[in-house]
Parts: sequence; C-alpha cells; structure tokens
Amino acid sequence: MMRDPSEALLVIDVQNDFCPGGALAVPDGDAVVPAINTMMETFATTILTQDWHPADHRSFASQHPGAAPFETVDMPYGPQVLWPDHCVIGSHGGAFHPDLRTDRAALILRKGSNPAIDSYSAFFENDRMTATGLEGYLRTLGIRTLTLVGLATDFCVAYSAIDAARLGFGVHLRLEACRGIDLNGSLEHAMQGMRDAGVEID
Ligand code: VGL
Ligand code: ZN
Repeated sequence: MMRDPSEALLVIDVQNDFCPGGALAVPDGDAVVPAINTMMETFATTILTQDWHPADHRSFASQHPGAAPFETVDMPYGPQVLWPDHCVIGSHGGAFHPDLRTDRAALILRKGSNPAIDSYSAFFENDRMTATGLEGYLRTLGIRTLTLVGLATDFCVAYSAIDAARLGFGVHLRLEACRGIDLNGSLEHAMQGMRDAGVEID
C-alpha cells in the first residue's frame, strides 16, 4: 500500500445537509461515504472540510427579503447563489455524515463562517482573496499532490480543485466519490473549468 507523504486526500463537505434528507441535499450524496472511507486508508494525510455557517449567513436566501433559494444576487465580491439555510454552526445538518471515518482526519478545516462572505473553496473565500490557511498547512507538511472527493462536485469540490491547481498542486478528482447539485448547467461548467485548470479527472 502506497502512503506517499507528499500526497493528501481532501474530502469536501460530506455533511448531513448535503445528503438525502438534508437542507441542501445533493442527489445520492451519501453514496460517496464508503468509497471515501476506503480511500482514506491509502493516504498518509486526510483533510476534511466542513461548511460551517452562522445562522444569519448572507448566502442564505432567508437573509434576503423577497428572494428565493437558488436565485443569484450581487454581493460586494460578485454574483452569489442564494441557498436554503444549511450547515449552520453546531446543527445536525452541519455535522459530518455519521458513517464518515472522521477519526482518520489529520485536519478538519471549517469554512464559510464569516457571515458576509461565502466560501466554496477550501483555499479562498468567495471574494477570491481571503485565504483559509490550507495552502500554508499543506506546504509546511510538504504535500504537493491532492486527491479531491466529496460534495458538491460543481460547487465546493470544483472551486477547491481549481484553486489547488492554480496554486501549483497536482490535483486529481475521483468522480466516483463525488456528487453534484447541477443547477442550470453548473456541473458541465465546473467540469470544463476543472479541465481547463489542469485537474486530472478520473
Ligand atoms: C456547497 C453550496 C453552498 C458545497 C456549500 O459544499 O458544494 N454548496 N455551500
Ligand atoms: Zn454553504
């Protein structure tokens, strides 16, 4: 079994609210859990991300009178899709899927906690400037190649993969351990963006 210290598994947002029955359920989202648990055994380092929003987060449609979920609005940092309330700090929906092997994680990175800015990517918030600190963590450990899996393919997984590639990491996406939302063609757009950024998809 290969456990190369320069390679890490980055598991994006495998949380109850993105699984069937959750507030922002991704179709078949929970199906990724067994594959991810198995993959963890082959990586020296596993990092989990957790979408982690205050109850008054500006990405929630509930904070925009008259707006409905899945509409897009202009925020100071650019267009932002409005979501149903999800992954509220401390809630059941924000917790990891109960079968995910969280005990194997070296790091759990929480993101999206600034009420004014959404954060799809594990590296930068949606202003594309505010860093989460993950890049420094990876470089300090000598990690150069990332394998990405999780939810949702077309939002947090794609943003994270594209940022990682732009930062110079080698990036692999394992599609069988990802599921997407596919809002108005967002899945194809995300796939193209990842290909253009040099993400290896298999
Ligand atoms: C996500 C929408 C809002 C994701 C998070 O994990 O892909 N999508 N917050
Ligand atoms: Zn979110």
